[in-house]
Amino acid sequence: MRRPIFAVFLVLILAPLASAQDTDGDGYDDPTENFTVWDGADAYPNNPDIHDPVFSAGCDPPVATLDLGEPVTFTCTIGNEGPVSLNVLIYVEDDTHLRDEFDPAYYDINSGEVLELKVTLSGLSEGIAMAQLQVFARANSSASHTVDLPIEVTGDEWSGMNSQSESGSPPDLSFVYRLLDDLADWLTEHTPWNFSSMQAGLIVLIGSFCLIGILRVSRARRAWHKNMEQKQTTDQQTEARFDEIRRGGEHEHHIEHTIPESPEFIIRRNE
Ligand SMILES: [Ca+2]
Ligand SMILES: [Ca+2]
Repeated sequence: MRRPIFAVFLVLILAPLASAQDTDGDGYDDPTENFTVWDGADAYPNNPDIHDPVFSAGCDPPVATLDLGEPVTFTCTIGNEGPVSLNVLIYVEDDTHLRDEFDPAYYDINSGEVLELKVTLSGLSEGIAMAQLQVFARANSSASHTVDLPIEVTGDEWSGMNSQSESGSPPDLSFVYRLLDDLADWLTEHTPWNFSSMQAGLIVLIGSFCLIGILRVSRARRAWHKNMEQKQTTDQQTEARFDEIRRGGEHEHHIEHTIPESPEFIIRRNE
């Protein structure tokens, strides 16, 4: 009789020291370094009513409407509501109408921590689509938590680049319109006629053309005068040279300094 009693006593003493431990007695062992919640440990080791991890998750915007090729980026938050740190796989299940630009990855989320992720999807074909953010907290198990991302894809091509460039230009145009309005007001005040901003614009346009024309004419005139002056100088020089030639042969060699003296003359001088 003493032996069985001793054995039970021994088990009761050693039980808490054993490696596999189920503190709350729900049949799921407490998590350890080698046996985590991912492997199947109790996510709530001190609560016999619960053993699976619990998350709070949501994405913003809750719904989206996209044109073909248009992207949308959801900001998703995943909070670990349990008392144990978790390692989770986050995956985005796309739809035939969507292109998924999210790379699945593992994340550590401590107890009470909230993870924030950006999930980008773009419209691929027309239709009502349902993407899903999935949080896997256990190996070989279905998703522990999912967030639906309802998206309607229209049949229109996304004019993304065009609309971006258009959105940049209106301030410049409104500035021009305002100037024309001011000019029209000024002209109406200072002349006996009424001017619209379009007429003011025409006046500015015609004025600009006239100004360019005047500038061109004056520049051409200046060039013509310059040419004429040059022509007169060269004409005068030519006439002067002719005059010298006409005066007679005796001065001819004085004019053409570059002609060398003949070797015959040099020899004769040396004798
Ligand atoms: Ca347990
Ligand atoms: Ca439990």
